[in-house]
Amino acid sequence: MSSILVLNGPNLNLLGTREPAVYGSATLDDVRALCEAAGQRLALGVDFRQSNHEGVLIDWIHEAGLAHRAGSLLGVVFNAGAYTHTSVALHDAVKGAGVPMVEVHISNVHAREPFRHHSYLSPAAAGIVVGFGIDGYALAMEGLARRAAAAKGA
Ligand code: CA2
Repeated sequence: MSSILVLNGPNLNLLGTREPAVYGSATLDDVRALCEAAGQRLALGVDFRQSNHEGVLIDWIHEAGLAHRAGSLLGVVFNAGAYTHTSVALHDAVKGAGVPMVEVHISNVHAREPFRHHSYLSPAAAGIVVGFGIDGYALAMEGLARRAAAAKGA
């Protein structure tokens, strides 16, 4: 079965514990359940991970590149948290791994502080889903599935 890797960056383990006005009240376990349900609908496996460490996220993206090349992984859904706005290294990792990546943000980062308006990941992304709450994860998964199906038919 083909699968999708869902990666979550720093502080997303705190979802549901604070700032419900910005991020809602769902926990990261709720996000995992939502992604697993979307995976079932799309007949795709889901590998769901979170790390607070940039290097760990980089290693997982490299791993994803190898799995994509081997044909077992459609792509990565990536909420890089605040690393979105700081990390050239994550940009380089996505580019270097050559794996399709959809960038996700729960909040509408463009309606927030100016330092959240720039993303180092967007230029390396196949698509971007911003501001739909945790539903954005399922939308991103569907986008990756449609993109893969279109590439197959082409
Ligand atoms: O909107 C998003 O999904 C973000 O990627 C979330 C990041 C933020 O730095 C980005 O600008 C936008 C923050 C991760 C979650 O942080 C929390 C902190 C406290 C309580 C709950 C979540």
